Amino acid sequence: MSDNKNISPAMDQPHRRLNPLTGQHILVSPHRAKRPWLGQKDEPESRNLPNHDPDCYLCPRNERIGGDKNPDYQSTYVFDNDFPAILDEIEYSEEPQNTQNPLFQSENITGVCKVICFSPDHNLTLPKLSITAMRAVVDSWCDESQKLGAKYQWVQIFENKGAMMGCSNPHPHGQIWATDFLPDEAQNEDDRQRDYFTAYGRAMLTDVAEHELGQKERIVTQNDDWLVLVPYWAEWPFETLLLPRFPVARMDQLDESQRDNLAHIVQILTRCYDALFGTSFPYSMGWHGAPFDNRTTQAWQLHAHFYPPLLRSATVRKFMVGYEMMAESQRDITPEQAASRLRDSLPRDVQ
Ligand code: H2U
Ligand code: ZN
Repeated sequence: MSDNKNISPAMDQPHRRLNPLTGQHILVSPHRAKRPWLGQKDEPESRNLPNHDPDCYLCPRNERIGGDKNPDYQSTYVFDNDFPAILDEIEYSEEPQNTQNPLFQSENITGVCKVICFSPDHNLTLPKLSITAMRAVVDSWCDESQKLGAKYQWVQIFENKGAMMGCSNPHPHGQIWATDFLPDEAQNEDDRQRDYFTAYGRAMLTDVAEHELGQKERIVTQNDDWLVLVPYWAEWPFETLLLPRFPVARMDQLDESQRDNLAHIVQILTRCYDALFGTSFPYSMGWHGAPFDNRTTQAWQLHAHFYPPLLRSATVRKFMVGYEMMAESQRDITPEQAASRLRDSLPRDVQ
């Protein structure tokens, strides 16, 4: 099979790989990729929507559920989530209960939740935005990261795309949750990147990028400042990691041309995803950068994760159930095969 070229023999047999960012393992079962599938088929997500939907709470000029009216915005638009999961400047009526009991621990937290509309056009998605509009999204991510980072330790920028990922509204939008604590994923990546820096004197993800650029088989696409790869330890079938090719710890540190090149590569990646199964490709994506505190940041490299659920077609998805819930993540198609499939789906002019 042509997909198998460049894969060492051991990679054709069941094995485990380590995710150095999280310390978790992934079980890879390449020999199983051809087993028959008789399971669920979701309806393909069709996108033939109006440019403005009078019933959409994210479209310009419309009223949101909370009663606020959206302005007649022309580019990106950021507002406070009307149903925030975390509250800012809350006055806690009491300290958490049971702080003395090691079995029932809790802590008080504060933070804010924002919604970011990527475009006033209800029918667009990131891959369909003009490059100028995509650059405006990049600027919004950078600005919000800087503004919220001045007050909060962690700024989580993310997008849930598609009903399959639990997105409640097709209007192109993402979210930002900023908190006065480090969530577990952040804490884990922080610990492991710092440990790596202490051990080797280099940033972990700089070494990953260098190795992968040399090896090439897991690279999907690259430009002067960025590269997209299927990580060696990918859990989701077509999971990708977007890495800078220069040292940078946080989004707001990106200069003009790095932002331009970021807009380009996000557009290429999301177009490639849409082309893979001929559908508006669902995913959860998000940015990780150094926490906003007073510690050094040289162990950190800014990066984005894309976690798409689809496995074999617009309707056949990967479920993280059974063994994944009870033991550890498992995949059949190898990361190398996934990267090759994604390269084949790149827009012609970048192949
Ligand atoms: P998702 O579809 O990705 O969940 O994002 C929609 C968000 O928009 C969701 O968090 C918020 C919801 O709380 N929202 C508002 O802030 N105002 C509204 O009028 C409706 C939805
Ligand atoms: Zn809309």
